[in-house]
Order: sequence, then C-alpha cells, then structure tokens
Amino acid sequence: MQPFGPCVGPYGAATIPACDPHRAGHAGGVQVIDPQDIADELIVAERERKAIGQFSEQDPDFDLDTAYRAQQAFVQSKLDAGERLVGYKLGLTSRNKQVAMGVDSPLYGRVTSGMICGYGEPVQLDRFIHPRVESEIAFLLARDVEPPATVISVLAATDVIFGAVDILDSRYEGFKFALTDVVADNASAGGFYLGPIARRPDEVADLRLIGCVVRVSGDVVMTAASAAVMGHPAASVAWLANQLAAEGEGLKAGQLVFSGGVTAPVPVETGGSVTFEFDGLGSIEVAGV
Ligand code: OOG
Ligand code: MG
Repeated sequence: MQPFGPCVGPYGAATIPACDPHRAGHAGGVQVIDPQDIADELIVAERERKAIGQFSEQDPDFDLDTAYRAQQAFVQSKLDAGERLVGYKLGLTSRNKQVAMGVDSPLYGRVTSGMICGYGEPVQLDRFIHPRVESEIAFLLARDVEPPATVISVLAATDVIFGAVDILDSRYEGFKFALTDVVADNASAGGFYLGPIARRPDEVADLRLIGCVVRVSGDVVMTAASAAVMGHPAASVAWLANQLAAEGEGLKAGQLVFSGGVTAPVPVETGGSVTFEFDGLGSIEVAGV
C-alpha cells in the first residue's frame, strides 16, 4: 500500500476554490468557532494517530457551514503538502450506513492523491487509528457534471465505474460523531482502493443491481446490491454535483467520485483479511498488516 505516496492515474489536478477558513460561523455577530482551529486539531489527530473528542459536544453552535469550512482547511493542509485533489467521496448515502453510524443525512468529503492505495497492497495498520473498510461504486468522470444533475446526466458524464473500497478512519474516539463532526473530519476519509475491472456504464446491465459479497477471513458477513446507495449510485453523484454547484464548486472531467458505502463498515485487523466481491467488477482483498 502507498497511502501517502504519489497519486496513481490521470485524475485532473485541482485546488479547492478560494475560501477563508478563518471565516467562522456567527451568532449575533459574535465569532463562535474557528474552522481553522478545528482543522488543526484534526490534522494533529491524523498525524499522531490519536483520536479526539467531538466538537459538537463542546460547542452547540458548531454548524454545517463551519464544518465544511473546517473540512476545506483540513484538506488544504494535504494540498499544501503536495497532494492533489483527485475527487470526492459521498458518505451516509445508504440506510445501512446511516443506521450503522446513527446519522441520517448524506455528506461529502474530498479525496486527495495520497489516499489512493495500490491494488493488492495491504492496509498498514500503523498508519491509521482504527480503520474500517466498506464496499463502494466509484465513478471516473469523462466530462464535467453540470447542475441540475440527474442519474441520466451523471451516467452521460461518466467514463467508467469500478468496484471500490473505502478505508474509513474517523479521527474521533470510538468512531462516534454528529454530522458536523464527520463533515469537518473529511467524511472519515483514510484511503481508497479501486477494483481491477473498469466498465463503461452502458456495459453494465443495471447499475442498481451490482451485487457485493463481503467476506471476513473467508466467511460471508454481508451482502448487498448497489441500489442500497440512494436507490442508484449515480443518484448519489448527482446529489453531490448539485450540492457542490450550490457552493460554487463543481464536478469536473477526470475526477473520481466514491458514491458511498454499499455495505456497512468492517474493522481491519492485523493478520485479518476482508474481501469484497463485486458482480462483474472483480474482487478487492484488503489485508491488515
Ligand atoms: C463516515 C463516512 C461515511 C459512507 O460511505 O457512508 C462513508 C463514517 O462512517 O465514518 O464513507
Ligand atoms: Mg464510504
């Protein structure tokens, strides 16, 4: 695995549109919380692999706008260190995931080049706090996705799809968070694998019916179909495109979008192996070392 190594693949370089992470949420004209301060704590937690308490519990005024600004500042620190923005990840787009995490609305995070892991490489557990893995469908875009985006327009803008694995590593103790906390924590993004087979959308009979079987050390522990993600994984990408457009950002050609967990997350353990078998898109084995 090369979790902090060079980006693989031709994902277009990008920077996050200018924003001032110090512009905090305001209550009655009083500055209540600074997104950069939140980002700084998350940066240290990630670097030192030491989980922290939830911001939402310390400050009831911590709102979603501030949380996304904190996320931008958190991700900007990676770009400043030489990584590139390669795309986005969706989170909590399936009931499986919302129930597992106790949060009931979707969110997005940003994917940078250092998060992309080489196929077949193990998860080095000493790089993470408490990693968990889950199956996803990833979209590589051939064209920009213009708002208002729909399932059809996302499919028209898609080059290929992959089976994928999202390595989650919440920077919060016990993987416990409110929506604002997890947004600031870049949707728990830790690492990503792409499966070995890329298919154009028109090569897949029905994008809602891509089955996924999850095995832990050989035993089947979960099964699901891709419709678990908002009824259709492209619906989740459309939601993201519309969300980004409302914020002055957009999905661009060359970007990679991880559309959200199809199955609930499974912990990765030393010596353990989690295998994800995707119907028509190959298998990804994730071993913990
Ligand atoms: C938050 C990120 C959720 C997904 O696919 O639902 C996510 C978490 O569960 O830690 O990546
Ligand atoms: Mg995920």
